[in-house]
Amino acid sequence: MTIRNNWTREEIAAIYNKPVLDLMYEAATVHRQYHQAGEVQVCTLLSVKTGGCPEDCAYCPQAARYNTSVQAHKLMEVGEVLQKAVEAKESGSTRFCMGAAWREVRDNRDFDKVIEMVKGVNTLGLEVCCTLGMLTPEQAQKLKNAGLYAYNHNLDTSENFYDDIITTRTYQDRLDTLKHVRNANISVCSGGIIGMGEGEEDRIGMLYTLATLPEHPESVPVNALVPVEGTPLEDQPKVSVWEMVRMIATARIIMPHAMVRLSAGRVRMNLEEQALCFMAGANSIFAGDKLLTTPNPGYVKDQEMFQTLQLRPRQAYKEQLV
Ligand code: SAM
Ligand code: DTB
Ligand code: SF4
Repeated sequence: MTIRNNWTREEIAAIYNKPVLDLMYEAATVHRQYHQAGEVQVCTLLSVKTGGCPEDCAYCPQAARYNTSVQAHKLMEVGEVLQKAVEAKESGSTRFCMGAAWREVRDNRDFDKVIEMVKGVNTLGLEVCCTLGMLTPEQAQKLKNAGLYAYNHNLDTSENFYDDIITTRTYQDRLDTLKHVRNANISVCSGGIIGMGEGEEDRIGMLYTLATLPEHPESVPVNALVPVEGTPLEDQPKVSVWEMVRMIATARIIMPHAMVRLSAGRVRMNLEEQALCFMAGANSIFAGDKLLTTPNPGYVKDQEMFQTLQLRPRQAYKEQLV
């Protein structure tokens, strides 16, 4: 199969809507062609700057305008962050992603500190990733020069549904940052969230935008909304595992090289449900008892899962099979 950037919405919809077992079988087949099935990359997240964000993302507990239990915290110290990175490495993670509740990066002392964090984490031999909001081309280049391996910037949903979720920036702003990241030769991580009240056409629309970028993202996180009290989406019903499976499998089929990450929402999934997601082509998780601000299954539970499902942790910087 050749890699395609000219998918149509209709083609993607036809894949997404296949009978779910056929869809899983097809995705599992593609997964086995392009990846070592049974290998799952373990990544660790750290919120280096928490809360007080000026944006209005309806899902986000870190937006200053919503009254949530998140305590705002200024940028962490470099030494503290590197200590966390060492711990992450010791517990088996090969990628370390630092998140900041910023609308965009500013050229100030905080950014200089983040640059030091990136340098330090890179030296540890971890794939270093950041998610800091919007970036200019110059800022992307600075991060690249410091050794940044990947940048996470999610489209979150379809262009159509975007305004229902975020009004303080545009879809085009998001796409521009992704372009700046790509142009700086940084690995692109971009995906979204399901369970925000979007329709199937929005899920398909988001996958369409990702799969028709000039180059596919190397990494596509699929998050299930973690509803947080105080946010506008606090009462959204839980998504069914079949919806996660459809998203993951469709992403796997249309962007075969990408790492598809089973991201937020695992606390509400049992082992069997997560196994279905791995079968459908997910090959990465976030480990540790916290994502950025919300709970995640801890190391012990995940270790048990790896043992039961006989999964192997994937090493860093691994080349694809084909
Ligand atoms: N402020 C930066 C930004 O928005 O790009 C970086 C951090 S932001 C918290 C990273 C991503 O986390 C968001 O794009 C969103 O996809 C995800 N996220 C945030 N809150 C979430 C929630 N409650 N449930 C699921 N995913 C969430
Ligand atoms: C992504 O798509 N999911 C991760 C990572 N990228 C940065 C973040 C999930 C955050 C969930 C809400 C929280 O813990 O604050
Ligand atoms: Fe701010 Fe990012 Fe949360 Fe949006 S998702 S409110 S930009 S921290």
